[in-house]
Amino acid sequence: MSDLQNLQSETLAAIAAASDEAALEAVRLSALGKKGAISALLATLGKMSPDERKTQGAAINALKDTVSTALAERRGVLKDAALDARLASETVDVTLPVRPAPIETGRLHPISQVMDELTAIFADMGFSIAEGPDIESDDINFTKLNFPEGHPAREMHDTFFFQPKEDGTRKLLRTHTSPVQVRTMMSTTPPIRVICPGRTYRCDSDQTHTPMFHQVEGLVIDKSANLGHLKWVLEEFCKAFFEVPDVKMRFRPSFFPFTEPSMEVDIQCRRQGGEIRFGEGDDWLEILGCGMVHPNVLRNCGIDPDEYQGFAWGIGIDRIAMLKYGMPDLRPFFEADLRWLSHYGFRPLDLPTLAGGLSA
Ligand code: 2NM
Repeated sequence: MSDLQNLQSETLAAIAAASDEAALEAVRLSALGKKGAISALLATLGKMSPDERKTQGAAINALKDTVSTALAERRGVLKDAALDARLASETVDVTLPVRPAPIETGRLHPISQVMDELTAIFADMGFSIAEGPDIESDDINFTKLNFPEGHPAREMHDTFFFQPKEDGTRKLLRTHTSPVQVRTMMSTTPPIRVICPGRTYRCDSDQTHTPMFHQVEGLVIDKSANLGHLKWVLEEFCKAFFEVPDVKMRFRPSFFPFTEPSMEVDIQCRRQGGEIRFGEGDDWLEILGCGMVHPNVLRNCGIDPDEYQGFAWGIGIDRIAMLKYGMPDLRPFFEADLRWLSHYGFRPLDLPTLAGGLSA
């Protein structure tokens, strides 16, 4: 076999053996590249006699064409194979069910839902919403609210205190949201209509108490705000919140340091087989505390009790959430159990409105 034939069969064998496009490119360079074997042969043509050049030139060029064609064919085969492999590894099973979007699977915690409901109800009555810090001073959490120093009511709250500072003052975790109302009274001129929802803390933990819980407190200050207004506001709130056309309420005398007179409020209900219904029956259930703001509190917050008076109330959010949505146990509220949340939670886009229904 001539040298040219040898070169051709070797090159064609290398082309056939190239297993990917990079290997094929290496073969091309070794044959047709600047320093390739066939390029070197073509360079010898210039030194040949015209006769020799005629026969050799034709043979070398034929070799070059054969190799070029083989390269192109092999490149096509490798490209197809690479595409087939990629398609096989990237298959999509279009018959699989669509995964629900996060907005469909996520759920709002019942406490968030109830806070949104309370906000919708009181905003509709013309109240603003105020928030304040969870870490408060003794002065704002207690003293301004007419809890005298050393008064047993301070102990009643099972307060979480921070270490005292050098000057003897100590911060605490607020035991109610009333400090937000103190801050509101100190910073605004009446009339005031505000509700304060938020987290509160007491060192207490059993079947019906958690160290962190949620409250919403309301406050109205005006020149003639009175108990009749308080009763109306609370009655409207209960009807709207429990989504019943009518509800009977019972006001019992009670004591809070910051109100005088003070009352606890029960609402009418019917209990049957572990279920409670509101707006019917002749059982009673305690749901909130309220009263006329004590003149000392008004004075402590820079409001003249001879010019203004007001009423206030406080409700435990966790408890009314359990009552409204039939949740028998308080503890799962704070356990972050996704199964519980997917059962009791709320769809995030179903915002509660009075017109569209609070819990629909
Ligand atoms: C309650 C019951 C009665 C109350 C009073 C005040 C303030 F700041 F105006 F004095 N805020 N909240 C209040 C009154 C809270 O919770 C059971």
